[in-house]
Amino acid sequence: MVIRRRLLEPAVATFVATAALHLPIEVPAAADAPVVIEIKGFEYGPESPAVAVGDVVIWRNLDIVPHSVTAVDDSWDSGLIAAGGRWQTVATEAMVRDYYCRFHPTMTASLKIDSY
Ligand SMILES: [Cu+2]
Repeated sequence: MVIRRRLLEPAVATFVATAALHLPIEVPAAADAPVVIEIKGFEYGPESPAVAVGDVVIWRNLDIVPHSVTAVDDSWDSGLIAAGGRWQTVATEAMVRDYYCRFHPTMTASLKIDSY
């Protein structure tokens, strides 16, 4: 009996390892993933990403100068985003889509906000 058990053990271990590989993996819903916009070379990219109401939107400033993310009507504003810094907000239906950089007004972009 002892010999037989020893022979079975590797098989059991293999079965357990194989079963673990087939466990369902929880993948977060796409809506949970933030929308990331990079500020680089005095440009916002992507320039007009699709954003759903409730999405977290993050702007990352990869330049060596500060920038801002400011609605064209000033209804929302990041304030100064330092070089290497970031700012985030949650998209709302009421958000004005077009924005610019307060420090470099030729920098413009927009959000394509879809409601649920
Ligand atoms: Cu700027």
